[in-house]
Amino acid sequence: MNRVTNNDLAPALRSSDVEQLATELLERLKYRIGKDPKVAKPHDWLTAAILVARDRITDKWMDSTRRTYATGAKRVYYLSLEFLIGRLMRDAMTNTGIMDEMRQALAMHGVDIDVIAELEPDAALGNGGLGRLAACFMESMATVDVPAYGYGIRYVHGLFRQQMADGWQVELPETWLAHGNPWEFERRESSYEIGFGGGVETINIGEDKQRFVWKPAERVIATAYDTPAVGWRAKRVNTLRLWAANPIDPILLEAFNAGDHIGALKESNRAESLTRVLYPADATPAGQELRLRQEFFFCSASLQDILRRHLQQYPDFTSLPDAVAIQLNDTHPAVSVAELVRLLTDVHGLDFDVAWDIGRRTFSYTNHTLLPEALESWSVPLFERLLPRHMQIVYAINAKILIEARKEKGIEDERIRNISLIEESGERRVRMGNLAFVGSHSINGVSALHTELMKETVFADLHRLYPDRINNKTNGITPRRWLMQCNPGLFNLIREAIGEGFMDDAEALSALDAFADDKDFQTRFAAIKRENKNRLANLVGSRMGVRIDPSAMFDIQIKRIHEYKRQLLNIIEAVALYDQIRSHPELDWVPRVKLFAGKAAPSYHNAKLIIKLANDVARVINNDPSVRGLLKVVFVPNYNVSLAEIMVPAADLSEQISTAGMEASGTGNMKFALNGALTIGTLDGANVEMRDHVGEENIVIFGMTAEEVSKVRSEGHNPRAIIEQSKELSQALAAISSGVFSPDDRNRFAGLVDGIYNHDWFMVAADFDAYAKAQRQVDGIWTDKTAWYSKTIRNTARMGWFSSDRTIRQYAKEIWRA
Ligand code: T68
Repeated sequence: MNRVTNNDLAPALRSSDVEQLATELLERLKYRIGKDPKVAKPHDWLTAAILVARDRITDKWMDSTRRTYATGAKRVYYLSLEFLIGRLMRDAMTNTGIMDEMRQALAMHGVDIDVIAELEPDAALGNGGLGRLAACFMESMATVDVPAYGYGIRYVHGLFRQQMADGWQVELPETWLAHGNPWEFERRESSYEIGFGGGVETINIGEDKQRFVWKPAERVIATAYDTPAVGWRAKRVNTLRLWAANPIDPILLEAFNAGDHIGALKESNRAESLTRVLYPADATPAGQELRLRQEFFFCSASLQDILRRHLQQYPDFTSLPDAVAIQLNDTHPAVSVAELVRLLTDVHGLDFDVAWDIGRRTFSYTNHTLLPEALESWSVPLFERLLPRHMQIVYAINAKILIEARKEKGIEDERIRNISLIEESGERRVRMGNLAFVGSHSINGVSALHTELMKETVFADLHRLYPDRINNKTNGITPRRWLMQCNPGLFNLIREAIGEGFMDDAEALSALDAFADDKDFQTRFAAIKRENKNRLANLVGSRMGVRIDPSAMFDIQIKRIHEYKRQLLNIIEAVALYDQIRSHPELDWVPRVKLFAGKAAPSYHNAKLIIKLANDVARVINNDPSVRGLLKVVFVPNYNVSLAEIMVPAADLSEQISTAGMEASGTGNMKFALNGALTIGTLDGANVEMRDHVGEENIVIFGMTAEEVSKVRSEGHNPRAIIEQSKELSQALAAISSGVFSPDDRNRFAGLVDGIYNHDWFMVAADFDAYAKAQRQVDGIWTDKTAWYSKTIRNTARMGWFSSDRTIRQYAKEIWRA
């Protein structure tokens, strides 16, 4: 396969550098790993290669830090409980411009870089889109030269490994740190004490004034681990700082000496359990105390670090909003709003009003979901027990906001209830979304539609109170990872056609438009797609023992398994198509492979059932000779960033079929279109803007609009009647619920189908006919290969705007003023 060549990207690094790199590899192998090249294992070579790259990056890293100090530039802090960074080696080497030389240097030692690259663990410190967005942003912030730090948690176990047992999802622990992590630097000197529980002492300091001192019952130490985030052409290297929890006393010697060997480690275990695992729930409530502890732990450590750094450069905190911007990635870090007030008042002696004002001018908050069940809230007793001082501060903020709303703005009771930081109906709860909102000067959604819906739904009353705060920042993806690195064939073809401008400005891809109808270009574009499909077919063959035909249409839906994302709609359509192929063998069916991948939250019953259904349906369809290979269904296990890097470039058709109004943005949709897939999708999230950019003739849109969904939901609808009117749908549902695909347990899917008959909350029945019709429209386009490639090339050409560089420039200009 063609490779990205970096020779002309980094003039400083030419072929003489190959020998230099080869020497450095030997040095690292010998002195850092302690291995003779004769006995070095592939893993040792991987570590050596990373260490060589890391050393080169470190020089640029220090330059960047020095430059930030020297210029007094504003620093951006991106607080996120998740960074789904995946593998780093290819990214770091391409961006530094040493990929080619490293390939040759390793080859001089008889090592194939592609082989060792596969050994690098896929750092899965996130669940899905939210975590991956944070990773793309880290790369883009370095690329567009924003001095930035990502702050998060160094989970020992990232997102679980997914295995299939008889078609059911089984979760196994993930162990990305098993062989150590050559990318990170442990920073013992950057550690902070984090408290939990205990009580608050009030000290009278005269003139009716009081000081509050939180006396936590429990303390742990947060220790920093830094990973470099390398921008394109290594113009800037920023820092991803992840916190690990350690005990204050590693062992309780008194207990140990008294013979209590297990009790002696109790404190140590308790501290370390804080950062041991990532919560595997996305858009489903995590809810437990440990989660709130994780949130507070990383917020407190990050804020202490930020304030310390600020005081190194400035005399006091009045300059904080001018020198610092803190972006809260969803509500997971929202407790920061209270923690900053506490640090500024209780620790640094500022007045409450001053601290509050500094905080609001420093924080901004990104919302990623409108799903009510995903909006975080904590029960007041739990919050108060764990963070007694923060509870007082939340009440103080609430009083300030509500008094202002009622007195100055004349807001009535009903709306006051919605604005309050405390939910009063039923069990009293602290609403983290409202806390993040009132504590920030900017609240942004992640696509145009999502932002409008935020104003109309979850934050309607807060928006009326603060009408200039909500704004939109449509998501983006980094074109380095999601084109250059994952699809070198296409990357090189584009470079040949339109030159190199698009490498620094993704919007220059638009020049490709001129080639969309060029026969020769179409042929070469098709050949690259075919090569990428061959690679995926080989993976499916070797990993799963399923043979798929690369000349068939690869129709792919990869993302978390969730009812609103409607994998179920796709599977039901597969069943309907299966019926059609068997009843009408005389028709010219377009050969298709429907591929799925994605993880379900371990506690999400229906999502796990949908995985089982996909596997059950696959088994029956793939083994039925009357299908004549025209349809295959494959569920590829253990979806992660590395698998996406293989599946995305291999897709012909991208499934973006969420119930309109429910997917905040989506970012997979962008990755597929950039890599030359046609999208079948609803008018949801960023699909709407994708249609505007690629043109409605180059995307297949179907189904209800968000407005229609909301109307039907409030007025009620009759899914049973809809199903009975659709022969295809009723037959497919009957087959599924009667056990055609689950002969060993005929009732397995009855509940899933009943849900569609009885309420159809996700509009599967309501959208089915439109979806099936759109699929046949896709078949029609596929049959006319000239039309197909003219559309898919135009998708690649017109996706430049969805680069996360554009998104970050907008954040920098409009929110951070950096
Ligand atoms: C996703 N959200 C949105 N959440 O679903 C997606 N949630 O539309 C959007 O493109 C993406 O964010 C980026 O903006 C998530 O991925 C989570 O992963 C999550 C994790 C924990 C708790 C709640």
